Amino acid sequence: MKFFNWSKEDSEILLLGIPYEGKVVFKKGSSLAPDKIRWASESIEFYSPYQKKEVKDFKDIGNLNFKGLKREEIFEKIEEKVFEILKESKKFVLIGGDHTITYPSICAVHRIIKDFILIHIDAHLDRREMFEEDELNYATVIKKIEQKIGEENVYTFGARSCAKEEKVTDNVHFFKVYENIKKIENVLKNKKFYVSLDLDVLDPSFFPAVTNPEPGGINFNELIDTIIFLSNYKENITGFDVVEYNPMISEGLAWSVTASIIIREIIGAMSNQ
Ligand SMILES: [Mn+2]
Repeated sequence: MKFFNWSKEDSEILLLGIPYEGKVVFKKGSSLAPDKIRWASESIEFYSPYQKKEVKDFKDIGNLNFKGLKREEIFEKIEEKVFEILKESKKFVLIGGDHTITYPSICAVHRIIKDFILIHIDAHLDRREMFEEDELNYATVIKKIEQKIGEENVYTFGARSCAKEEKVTDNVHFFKVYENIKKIENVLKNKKFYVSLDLDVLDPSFFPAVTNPEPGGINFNELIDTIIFLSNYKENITGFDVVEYNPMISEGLAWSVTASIIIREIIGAMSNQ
């Protein structure tokens, strides 16, 4: 099944599912997100009332298949696929999966573009050194990325939970997303950037379908405003990932539809059509 049952073969924007989740402390399920989002897309419109256009400029290239692979092999597969997409001068929207998938994806971008920043939208800092005796998982992934691309190149928005050991740099913005992201307009204007959206940035009172819900989050409209704001700099967006939607936590249709609409708005924001 394809997103919207649609695929524009010559589109510059590729939609790719990454059905990976590592060891999860609470509840598994985020690896089911790509297919659940495609399923829910059947019940939404192409037309975005927020961007006042139909969103049809994308090619859905399916999911990566990780059957029988070890974690290192899975990460290599993600990195190689993203690298291949960038080498063809295309852009990508990845649907995770847990947040760990951002690491191999960033590694691929880093091989091609040396100077870029990460816009990390998330309730959590994900900057632990170690979690569950593992140095690479959803709680440490941003720390690993900071080590790779430099902590000055990682901007976090929407944070509202952190452990004492997690270093809060000047680029970490708590609570509000839209208001704070507007403050770095000059950076977005001048640098290539990658956006990693952890859906737990949304408040769980209206979007509970995430593995690690955290109260005090932003609402849907603030997220849409943020995506549309980023579209002002669409020529600088290299790729986008959307992670941590967990259809096993809350199976309701409303959540899969919400996640689908967010994907639609991201594609619309990246497209010139
Ligand atoms: Mn998170």
